[in-house]
Amino acid sequence: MTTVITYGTFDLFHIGHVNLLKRARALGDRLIVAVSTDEFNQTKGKVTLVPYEQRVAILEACRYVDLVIPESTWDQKRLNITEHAVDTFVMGDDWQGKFDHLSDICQVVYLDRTKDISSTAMKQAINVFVQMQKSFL
Ligand code: C2G
Repeated sequence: MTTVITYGTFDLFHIGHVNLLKRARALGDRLIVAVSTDEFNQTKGKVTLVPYEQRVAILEACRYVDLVIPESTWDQKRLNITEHAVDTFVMGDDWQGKFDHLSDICQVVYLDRTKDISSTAMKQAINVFVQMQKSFL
């Protein structure tokens, strides 16, 4: 059993997330996803639109995801890797090099980000739409 793990906020679930999870899952037999809690996102300086419980439910509905766990600190990765007997740690390449220190206990893989989509860009587009709606009312 080859276990893969990845971490993220996964706000406004989009094709970039699907592409990452699909490729991560293909690296093993089981994919664990650690989802940033709302409180942890505050420390990351991220404001999420979709509450944690809903982000968990959306990921649990994804065919590529076998287990969802909370991510509440930056430092839990090493413990997660050992407690879940993780073989491969995966992140998008916007994190290139940031988790190489974990390579003593598992393989560390960075996958190309999907171009031209992000939760941030989606939020900006939603804001523009809402403003436009207001101007017509
Ligand atoms: N991602 C991607 N392509 C995109 C957008 C995101 O491949 N267009 C990947 C990111 O590289 C990341 C994962 O999808 O691997 C989740 O992205 P975010 O929800 O933005 O996660 P982030 O805020 O980077 O949190 O401890 C690690 C952090 O929790 C990562």
